[in-house]
Amino acid sequence: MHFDIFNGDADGLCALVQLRLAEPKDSTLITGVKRDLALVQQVPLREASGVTVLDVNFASNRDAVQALLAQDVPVFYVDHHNPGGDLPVHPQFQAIIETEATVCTSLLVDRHLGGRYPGWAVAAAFGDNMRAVALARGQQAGFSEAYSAQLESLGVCLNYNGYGASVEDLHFHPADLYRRLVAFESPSAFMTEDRDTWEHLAEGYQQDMTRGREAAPYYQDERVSVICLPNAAWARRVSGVLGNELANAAPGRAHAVVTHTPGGDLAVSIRAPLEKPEGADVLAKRFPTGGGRKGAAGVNVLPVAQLDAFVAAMREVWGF
Ligand SMILES: [Mn+2]
Repeated sequence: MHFDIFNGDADGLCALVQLRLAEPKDSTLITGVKRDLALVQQVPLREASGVTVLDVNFASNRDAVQALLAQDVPVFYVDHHNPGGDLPVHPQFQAIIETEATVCTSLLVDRHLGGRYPGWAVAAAFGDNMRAVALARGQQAGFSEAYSAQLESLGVCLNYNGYGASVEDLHFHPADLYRRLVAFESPSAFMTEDRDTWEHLAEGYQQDMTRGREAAPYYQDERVSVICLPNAAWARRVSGVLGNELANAAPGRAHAVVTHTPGGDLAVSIRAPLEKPEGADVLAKRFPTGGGRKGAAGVNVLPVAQLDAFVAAMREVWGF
């Protein structure tokens, strides 16, 4: 059995949609909420004939990949997060891992497939908040401004659907959403022909964002802004996309959206200033459960007592 493993956000979804449109395969899907990264370990070793891994960082899956390779199971790995060390050298291991702030997994898959499904790649790039890159790829593909704007809405909403403490928080389980998306060659066909799914996502997004925009900052200066959200499913869903919207509205400022968790701690979503998208991973790694990319990172579990230390660390990284 082939296993398709993907991050449950826009980038992971759209990467697999492109690959399986190009090469349909009967596969078992392994995915989860966006923060769920150690996914490869869920593959039952004896059942795997091949594994595709998309948009989850290699560092969280290194041991599980090594175990597959030791059984001579072919692994195809595409990602844009810091792999945290050298990659395996093994005849069954094929990897496209690049960490520049201008690539996401779906753009790497787009390139790998010779640009066959640019709509899905552009939607994903918008979802990962790589707006300039998404617009440029859309222009290159000949998309109208109106279509690019639609792809932006779709990418933002697909990305939004990945945020939650568990899949119960989400409007759609990412595996279910993937099956609905892969039925269509292009995002425009999905949005016009599966209106129920698309409207459910778009309306959920609007409702949650309206509540999120009303939250007052916990801390704010010219360089740094921190928003706190309550322990509620809507807050867990909206935290990441709210961070992206705040980042787009104030590109010179770094942003953190801090959400109270059911366990009594905080979950933190970090966005580096868009004008210079660096440092988010460095800040996150100062905390034991932190990780991510240069432009966007997070801390999974931050004790409430460490919130002020987090704000101070944020000011150290980006303050004057
Ligand atoms: Mn991604």
